[in-house]
Amino acid sequence: MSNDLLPFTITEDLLDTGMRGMPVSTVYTSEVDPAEGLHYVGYPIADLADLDPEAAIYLLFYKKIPNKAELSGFKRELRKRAKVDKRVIKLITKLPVEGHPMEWLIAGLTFLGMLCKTGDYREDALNVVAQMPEVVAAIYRTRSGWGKPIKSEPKLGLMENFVQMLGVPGADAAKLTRLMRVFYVLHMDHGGGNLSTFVGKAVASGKADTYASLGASMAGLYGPLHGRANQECLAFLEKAGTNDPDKIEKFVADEMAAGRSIFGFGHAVLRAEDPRAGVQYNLGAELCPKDPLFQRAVTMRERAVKVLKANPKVKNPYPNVDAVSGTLLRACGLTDGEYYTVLFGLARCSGIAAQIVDERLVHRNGKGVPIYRPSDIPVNQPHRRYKKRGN
Ligand code: AMX
Repeated sequence: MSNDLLPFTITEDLLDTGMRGMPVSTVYTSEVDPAEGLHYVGYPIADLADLDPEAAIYLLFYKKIPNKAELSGFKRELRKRAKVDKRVIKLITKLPVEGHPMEWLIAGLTFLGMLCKTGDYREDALNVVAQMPEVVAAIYRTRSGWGKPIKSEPKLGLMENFVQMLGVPGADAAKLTRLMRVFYVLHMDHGGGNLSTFVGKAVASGKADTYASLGASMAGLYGPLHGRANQECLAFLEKAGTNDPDKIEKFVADEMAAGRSIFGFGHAVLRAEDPRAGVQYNLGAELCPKDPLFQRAVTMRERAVKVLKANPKVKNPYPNVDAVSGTLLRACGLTDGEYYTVLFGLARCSGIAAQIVDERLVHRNGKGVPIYRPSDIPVNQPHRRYKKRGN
């Protein structure tokens, strides 16, 4: 750990800033380096993009890339844990279509918790990772009106089975599987201070179970400034309405001038292009190079950066993870942007679950991190007495 970060003094101007940049914990799973981007246990994310999702999960839980024997043992273990209680799926099929898919996901996690929790953080973390693909596929199919949930076949592999259970009408399953394997690995973890991860660990610090903690973390992910940005990015690209580079540049400049966000660009921590965006631009060139919306996103990569660079207040003018993910999902058959945050959540729950296990069972020599309790400073609350008045 770098000692120049600690100890630090909280000055008044640091209050009410959402704890921006304040170190509050240690984390063993991942790191976001402002210049080099995301690393899992020290490995740059771009090096891991083609890893088996199961191997990436193993890395976050056990802090090592598994060898062949370890990976096949771990896949076997996930397969054994994959069976979702039928009552959970039945409850999901009764949810109101008016709810956002993220509200369905939070409900799904709550149903899993009500009916399947063991109360053991490690057991529940691995169970939820193994079972979420079936839960998310049931949400997708039911809410989209695609038909009844499809039987799970865990032996196919985590993402292969997920795509099989989605049964997306008209989609090329091989392409979608290739995309979902990479999408899953890229979205699993992002340090410990991002909103959803922080919230999940805070709730677990009160000894709430893994499912309740993940439900709370997914409520955090639901916000448009956090996980729901991927849905907004697709709408932003559609709104641009043109693939002409000069017109795209003008559109971005006009949006900026109107005080609106340029979705898919900028970052609170990163100060360079997010390597996860780079991986996805390359994947798009492989999977859907001729897709007009993907081509528009590629033009944005050059022209939006040009406009944002010209604005001195923007600290990072470069593409973030959401700049292009929606165009890839759309080109591979998942056309409804409302579900993109659920796909993000499916992956992110594995990183949050791994961090919850660390904070509950590993930190402080196994004692765990105590209940979260930051303090605050009362303002405009002079102590005074209340005297009962007669009528
Ligand atoms: N579009 C418009 N304005 C932007 C901008 C963008 N892409 N990026 C930064 N700015 C503005 C900020 O709003 C801020 O303006 P202000 O001083 O008037 O309030 C100023 O530039 C400085 O901001 P910053 O320090 O560079 O960024 P930040 O940490 O305040 O915000 C973020 C980061 C991601 C919210 C911002 O870049 C943004 O709104 N981007 C567009 C939305 C988006 O793509 N979100 C996805 C992020 C990735 C994720 O978490 N999923």
